[in-house]
Amino acid sequence: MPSARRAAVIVASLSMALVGTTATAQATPKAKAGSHCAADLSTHKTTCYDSFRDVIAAATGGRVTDAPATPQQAAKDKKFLAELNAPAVSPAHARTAVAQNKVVGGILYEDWNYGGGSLTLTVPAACKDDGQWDWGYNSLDDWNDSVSSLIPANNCYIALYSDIYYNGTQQQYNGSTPYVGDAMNDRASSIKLL
Ligand SMILES: [Ca+2]
Ligand SMILES: [Ca+2]
Repeated sequence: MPSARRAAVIVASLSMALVGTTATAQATPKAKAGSHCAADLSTHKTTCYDSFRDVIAAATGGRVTDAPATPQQAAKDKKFLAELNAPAVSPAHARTAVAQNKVVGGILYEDWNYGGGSLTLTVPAACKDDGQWDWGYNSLDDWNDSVSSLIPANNCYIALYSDIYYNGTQQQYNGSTPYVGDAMNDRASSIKLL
């Protein structure tokens, strides 16, 4: 085999190996059953943590470090929900939260009644009452077709869409929702906060 051709073959196998590696790396973030992650809706970056408490600490810029251990407990804990909804309680903390772009806009859950994995949505600021949508996530990626319950926070309503890029059927939720309903269960592919 001429050396140029041999080199081409080697390059080809190397790039195939690289393609394989990249595909594996891209598949990593998320939706293993029971995982707890935070999605930043301004950067569309999703980060997963060891526990729900760690997610909330990160998602609130370190303001709420004592979240209940499981998202099911958290969903029924009025003190925790109040903390989640009050980023401006302490001016010092509010400054930190704003500086780090961390306000929780809501939490999506894999199972009904706030069970299974959770995806905490962080946004740069609380939602405004202006009839416009504030933040969106045009493709839920690893969380596609899995959302079964949710909790909106910080003045946001959550709209679920059955298709990506805010297409398909749409349903809006204005408060804690232990079951999104038969029409939207395991169907959401994109979301808006408004
Ligand atoms: Ca589900
Ligand atoms: Ca869908």
